[in-house]
Amino acid sequence: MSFKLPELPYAYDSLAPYMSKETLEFHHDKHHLAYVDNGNKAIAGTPYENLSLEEICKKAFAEKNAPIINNAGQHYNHIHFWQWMKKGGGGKKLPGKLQAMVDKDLGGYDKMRTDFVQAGVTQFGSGWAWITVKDGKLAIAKTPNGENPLMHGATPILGVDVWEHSYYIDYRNARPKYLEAWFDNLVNWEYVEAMLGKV
Ligand code: MN3
Repeated sequence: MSFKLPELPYAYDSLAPYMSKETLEFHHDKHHLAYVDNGNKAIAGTPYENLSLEEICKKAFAEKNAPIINNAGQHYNHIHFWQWMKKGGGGKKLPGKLQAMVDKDLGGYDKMRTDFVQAGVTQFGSGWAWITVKDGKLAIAKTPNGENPLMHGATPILGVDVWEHSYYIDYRNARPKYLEAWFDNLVNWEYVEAMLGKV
């Protein structure tokens, strides 16, 4: 399949003050678009063209194809990243199935929040922090650059972008502050629950 830039599911100014219109304009219109364009160039005329985006991510990682790992990986990551946020998101009230698994596998909401933020803070350089499903259990993970959990035998249900382009305009170098504000005010828990339901 060829890649196509999805529209944001909300207005550019709707996540302020936690993520500004300017950040979303650059992040969606420039950065995500570049992954789409470069990804399409990288898969053109190759067997990758006939695969789903998820299959492309896994195959590229298995074959150590760096341009496709990075661009297809980032396309997948950003498609979901936009959906993992909403105006008036965050909060401790999680949908039922998700809440039960967070309690069982991640030690409850507070420990999940602490460990997720810590994964993002300690990802050296660019990358992502995740909540994944692996072998039927939730886990906290982090990956560098454009990689994602699909490439490591897991399925992501929540991910946060810790590339500087995601926070530098609004938070400068304060990555921990960005991660805490993001988790507390933007996470779309219904979308997380929906992804959990598809695993
Ligand atoms: Mn990004």
